[in-house]
Amino acid sequence: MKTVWLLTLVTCALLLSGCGSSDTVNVVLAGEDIFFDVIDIDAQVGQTIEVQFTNTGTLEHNFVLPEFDIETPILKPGESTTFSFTAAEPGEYVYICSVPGHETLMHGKLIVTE
Ligand SMILES: [Cu+2]
Repeated sequence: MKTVWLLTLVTCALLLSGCGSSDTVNVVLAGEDIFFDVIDIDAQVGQTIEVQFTNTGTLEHNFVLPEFDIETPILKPGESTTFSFTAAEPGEYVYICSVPGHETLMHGKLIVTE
């Protein structure tokens, strides 16, 4: 009987930790020459989006999401940065690389739904 309780507790703990992680969207994003390898980030209102952004190209790149006041420094090849923000409002938000000449090819969209 004790074993059953223990198993129940462990199962609950696993379920809870699963629920906890759904509050966060983890995005591993690379800037290449000349594009982002992730062009669609989906999130729900209230979720925190944690982005690990790495410049895997040979040019300089950054990540700019104007509606959220996010602008990383311009990363040299091989450099990496992390940042996070909360998706407070539903909508579609375009993110770009603002290095001159890159935006046309180097953009993606954050889609926040209810
Ligand atoms: Cu770029």
